[in-house]
Amino acid sequence: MAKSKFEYVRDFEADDTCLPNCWIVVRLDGRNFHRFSEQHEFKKPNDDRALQLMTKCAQTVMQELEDITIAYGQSDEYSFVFKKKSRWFKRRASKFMTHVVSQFSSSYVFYWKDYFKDQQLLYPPGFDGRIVLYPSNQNLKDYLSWRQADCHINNLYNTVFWMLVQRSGLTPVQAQDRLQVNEVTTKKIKLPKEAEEKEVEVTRIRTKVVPLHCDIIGDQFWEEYPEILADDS
Ligand code: DGT
Ligand code: MG
Ligand code: MG
Repeated sequence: MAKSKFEYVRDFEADDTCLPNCWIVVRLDGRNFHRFSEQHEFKKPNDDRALQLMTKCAQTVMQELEDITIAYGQSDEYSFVFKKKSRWFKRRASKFMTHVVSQFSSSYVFYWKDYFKDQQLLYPPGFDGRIVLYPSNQNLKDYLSWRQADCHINNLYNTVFWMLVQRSGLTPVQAQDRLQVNEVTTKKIKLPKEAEEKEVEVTRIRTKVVPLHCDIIGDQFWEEYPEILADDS
């Protein structure tokens, strides 16, 4: 069929093919969840309903989309790692990012009531997305370690902050001042086991998608699940 005279507009579409042989990471993050968590009365510092809903959405993304080998989440964010050799949508970055973010967002609304029961969803939440490529396994492990370390630092601060407010009766401003003065000391505070376990959410795929709550900075996890980084994974 003859092309219309308008066809030339396709040339304006930018090429966004991801570099071959690199891990493709899509990270999404809740938009203004500071407000969203307050309006929906999330428990402080960690709301199990919110974290479990995030993980349910990540599982759905991994089941619905192709070639995701591992996902890691904390707070209002989740990172999805696509296999190095993925040919999904000819490795077009915009396809990866938009499919992940839209599937996750619709799942968040769809499954909301299963986790929040009587707490009504007051307005539609949104998520932003970004894409980063990592050429080596070490780069990828360091990326995931960076997110876990970020989670640990924030969780440590938030747990101590809310203990000072809720248990010691300090005002939020007083608690903030106390933590600033004692920043070095607080970093050394040993968290209750319960708080540590809550900080990490990992999902991986073998034959099915399994949520795990474990450390991924050390070697043990990667030795236990070598298939995640396997070249032909
Ligand atoms: P953004 O991402 O720039 O649009 O802005 P925010 O407000 O989403 O900022 P972000 O992503 O740095 O921080 C996440 C917010 O979500 C933070 O204010 C705490 C809140 N949040 C996440 N998970 C929980 C939770 O389990 N409990 C409570 N109370 N808040 C949470
Ligand atoms: Mg956010
Ligand atoms: Mg965030």
